[in-house]
Amino acid sequence: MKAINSLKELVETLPHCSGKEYVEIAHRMQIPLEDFEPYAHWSKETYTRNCISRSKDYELLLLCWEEGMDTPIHCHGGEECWVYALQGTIKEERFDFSNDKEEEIELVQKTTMQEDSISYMNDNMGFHKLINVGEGRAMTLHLYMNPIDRCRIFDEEQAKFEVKELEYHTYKGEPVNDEIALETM
Ligand code: CSS
Ligand code: FE2
Repeated sequence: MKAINSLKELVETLPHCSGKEYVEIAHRMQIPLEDFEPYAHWSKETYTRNCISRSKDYELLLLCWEEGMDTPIHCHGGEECWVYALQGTIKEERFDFSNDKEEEIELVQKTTMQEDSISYMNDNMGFHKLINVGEGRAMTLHLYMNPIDRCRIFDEEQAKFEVKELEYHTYKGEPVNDEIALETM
């Protein structure tokens, strides 16, 4: 299996691939962390969503997490989602509905992703939440097919579902909104 040795090579490979090939591609990745540096931005407020590449078929995002940051419980807008743990330790909690009733959302699985592990998710598998449980910052690489511009989230405090618009903090390395302070590596 030929290795993918750079982020450039990954970005050039993706347009020619189908969803079935993404797991194989993830296993072929031997990309130095430095390749992600131009895209890596952190915020003190939230995990950041940094778009590396996007087409009508997919989006490749780098998510950057300060210690302890998490996502809300969310679905994936009907699309497929692959997550690759690049740096740090990420816990994934999966949720499903008892008796197919939304008011009975419950935690069904916990997995800890160490560096280089891969997880897959789609809406048939329920909702999930990711948490940076390691010491210090973490980075995860996300491939969505097709791009996900909004999803449903479950607000744990209010115990209700909402629609969340998903925005980028940076696009191809450039900040999207000047008002949010971002830090680099
Ligand atoms: N879906 C979340 C990250 S966990 S897969 C997001 O894109 O913000
Ligand atoms: Fe997700």
